[in-house]
Amino acid sequence: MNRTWWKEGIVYQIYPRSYKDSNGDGVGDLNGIISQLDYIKSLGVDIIWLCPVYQSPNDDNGYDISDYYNIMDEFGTMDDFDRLLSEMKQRGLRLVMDLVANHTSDEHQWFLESREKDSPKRDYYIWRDGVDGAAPNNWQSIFSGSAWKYDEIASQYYLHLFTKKQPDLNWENPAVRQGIYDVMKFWLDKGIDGFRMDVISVISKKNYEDSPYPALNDTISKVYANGPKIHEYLQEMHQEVMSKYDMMTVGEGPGISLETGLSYVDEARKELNMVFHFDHMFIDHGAGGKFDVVPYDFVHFKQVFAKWDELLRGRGWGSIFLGNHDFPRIVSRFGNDGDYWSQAAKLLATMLLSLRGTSYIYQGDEIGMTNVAFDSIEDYDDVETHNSYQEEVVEGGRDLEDFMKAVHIQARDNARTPMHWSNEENAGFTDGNPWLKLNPNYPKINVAAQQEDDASVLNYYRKMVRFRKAHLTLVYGDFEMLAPDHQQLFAYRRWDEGGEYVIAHNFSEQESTLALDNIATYEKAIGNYPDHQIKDGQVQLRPWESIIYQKK
Ligand code: TEU
Ligand code: CA
Repeated sequence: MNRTWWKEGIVYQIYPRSYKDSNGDGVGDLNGIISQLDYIKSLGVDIIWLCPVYQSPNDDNGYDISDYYNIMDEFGTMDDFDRLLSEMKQRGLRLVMDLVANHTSDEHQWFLESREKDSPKRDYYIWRDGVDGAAPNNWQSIFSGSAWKYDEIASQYYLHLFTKKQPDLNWENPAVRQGIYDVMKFWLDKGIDGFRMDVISVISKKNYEDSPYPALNDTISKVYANGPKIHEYLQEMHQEVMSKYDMMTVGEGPGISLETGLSYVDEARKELNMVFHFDHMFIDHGAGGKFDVVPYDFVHFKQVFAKWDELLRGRGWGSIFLGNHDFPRIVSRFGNDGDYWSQAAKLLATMLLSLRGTSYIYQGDEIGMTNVAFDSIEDYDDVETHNSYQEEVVEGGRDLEDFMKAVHIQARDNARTPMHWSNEENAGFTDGNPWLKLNPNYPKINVAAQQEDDASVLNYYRKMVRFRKAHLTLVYGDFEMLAPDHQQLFAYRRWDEGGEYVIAHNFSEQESTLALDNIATYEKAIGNYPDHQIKDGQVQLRPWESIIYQKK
């Protein structure tokens, strides 16, 4: 594949609300991010993906935008933004912003006007009459309840696949599409380097017939996602916007699967550069959704990565991530946050940075931040958690303790507790009252403590980032899974004309072994244990050991 900056660039994702507060109001902000740019640079990453910073009433923490052309008051001003961008450029860092184009806030000017029957903006959203005094169809919101809300002023129902305060835009309307392209150009002309596109898979609606599927996840992937005009819209967007800039795009979306993935990222199609699929993110969701936690199969987990690599090989580009602001902390979810916390966090770093595709690191994972378990539902902020609580516990009668157990495992706030900078009060995140409680383990897990410790998770991330950048075979080289049926080991070979590597991760507390042909022709390059063991021609992996062998 031809080389580009966004293929070999390593992305660091920032959730601004929780990164660093500069003015003591308890909310992270742009000046806070500016103050940490040297830290970010020290990780060796190249690109920052900034979650939404636009004007928003924060029903869904910035994913409900009321003005695409202004910065959220809590985060700062446009001057602060411009300064952030120029400070980043000075450090050779690129900026990718979040584009939320499936919906706006119900406080966006377009929506306010759209509610008036005769307004020229009426058709900017999806308005329908009710059926027999009820919603137009049986569609469920991804954040609980009906996906339709009756509006008194409009005298009709509007569609909201997410919260009631996130009405879906009508992409059938060319003026809406142009409106979004204008937004994109405004930010690109300021000098940003691309977009992560929120739920781009659902912008084209099928028909508005009832969903036949009882499980919401099936309705999402089979009814909401990959609508009939999705590719027409993305190709138009490419022509109008992407083709005119040196930029990167990564489309996020439920329902993007092995069957549909290539239709978004096949280079010949001129749509998106990459997608975030959820095949490994929904792996422990039962029929009742994310708070219906089911055990997952490790072999299946490995297959997700192997199959996506095979699908994209030579045709499109992948994105390698294990978590983000919507999912639990990676070390708690896929690793071990107990006795082997440090080893597991480093193992996941090795995995993220040794697969083919662009690597995405979510803030705090570079120090091994873990899930949190607040006692009370009141301590949670996220609208998704609260809506599920209302639906499942208050209305549905689910046992509260049982629900809270699931919340501790799955809540999005696990990833949203403020960043741990030091062991000072509130982890050095704020001098004020934090908008969300901190994880009480911050005195143990924080940046300051790990800075100087050569064996820390943080310094391992730095080493591993450097290693990937120095060995581009890990970025572009071919991939083959080894021992595919192994129940503890995820092992693979990466190779191209530049070199050959064998990589093995032991996802367990048991010792595991990997048989390696011609073992003498390999040498250890990097790993999360200071030494390594070979016995009887087999690689011995201790609990949560991760190792990269290089062909001599
Ligand atoms: O998330 C898309 C999405 O489908 C989420 O509902 C995801 O499945 C869920 O969070 C898992 O529990 C994007 C954003 O990343 C998310 O923060 C927003 O809330 C959502 O879109 C609506 O804009
Ligand atoms: Ca602040």
